[in-house]
Amino acid sequence: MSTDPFLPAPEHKFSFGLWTVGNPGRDPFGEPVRDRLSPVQLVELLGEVGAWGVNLHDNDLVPIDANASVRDGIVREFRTACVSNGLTVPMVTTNLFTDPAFKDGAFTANDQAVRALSVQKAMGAMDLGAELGAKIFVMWGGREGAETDGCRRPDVAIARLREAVNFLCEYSVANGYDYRIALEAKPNEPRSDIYMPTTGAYLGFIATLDHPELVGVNPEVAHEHMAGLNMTHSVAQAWDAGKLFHIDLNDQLVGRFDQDFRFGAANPKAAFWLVKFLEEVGYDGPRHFDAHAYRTEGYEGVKDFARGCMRTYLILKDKARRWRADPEISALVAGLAESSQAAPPVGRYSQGGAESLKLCRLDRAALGGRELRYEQLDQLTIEILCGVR
Ligand code: GLT
Ligand code: MN
Ligand code: MN
Repeated sequence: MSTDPFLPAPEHKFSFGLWTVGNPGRDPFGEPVRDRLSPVQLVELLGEVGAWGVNLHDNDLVPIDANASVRDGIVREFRTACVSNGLTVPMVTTNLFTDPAFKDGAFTANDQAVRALSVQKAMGAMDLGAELGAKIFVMWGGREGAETDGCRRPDVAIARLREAVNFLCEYSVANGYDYRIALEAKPNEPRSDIYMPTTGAYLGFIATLDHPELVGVNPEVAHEHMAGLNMTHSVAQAWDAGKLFHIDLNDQLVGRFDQDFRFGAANPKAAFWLVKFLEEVGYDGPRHFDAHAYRTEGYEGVKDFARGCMRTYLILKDKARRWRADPEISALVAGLAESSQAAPPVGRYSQGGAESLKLCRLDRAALGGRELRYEQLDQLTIEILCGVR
């Protein structure tokens, strides 16, 4: 039996998109550096590295022009490969950004025919996912944005998006698919600006839908970081709202292009707080790595990349356990929870409560003078992360 404590196991629910390990390393300045593997070969690779799940866009598996019998053959072969490699398909999504038809967006496009094609394609992706057993349907608004706001009023775009999501919720219910629909924000790229730039924006939008209970979010580390935000705070708000349906783990430096790095590669401290949060609240959905290997790599490097994502997650999970068990950290944290002066709790409003709050005498100067020791708390965190504690 292996004694390595950082090996992936099914209970960790680690998943990868076909487009992640299948990314051939093309970028705006360079041609692909890796030969494309077939979906079945990618499933074999994921089985070899110990992943639990494989996610896909409709066209990662079935070419956009495939006829029904070609499609059915591909799906059959893929399902067999998943079974023989012990992989499940937890999530599917639609590609509404690669084909030139979607150059002005999909659900928000000005042309009604493009909007119809988009909903038609999304329904097909829902059918496909249901056949593969998926229960989560991600919607990333790839090109739902603009370069010039002369193209349409942004509130019109939002209304069109609402119409499409409402329609697809009903479609999922009518067909007994029971999808949890997870909306994924991104501030920009491939459009100059995307209408739903942050997870917080989507949380506001969900409340305006016909079936808000069916819809949640899929926050991505890189996308929140591109917007200069704290991913853990965004995830916490989603969690608090009962909307953390899925998560895209990767990494990204602020102010760069869409990097989609290996989880923890750019900012391990931010990754640590995120893993600590997910583990403490008991998030039990898939941990999906939406990232890809450096362009310097071949398929050995792709396996290093995939193993690295999962290993880093498990190492950070162990660091979070050490953080909680550390006596000095525990003492600091316990001290923070204590009130420095006698004070009534705020609680729910009551007239008596308001009066006692008005009357209580608090030493404001003493509050301002209280030392919090966050320097020490953060340094101890760094020492745990650096392996000297
Ligand atoms: C694309 C994007 C991701 C989305 C995927 C789902 S596709 O790779 O960069 O963030 O999650 O459509
Ligand atoms: Mn991304
Ligand atoms: Mn993503």
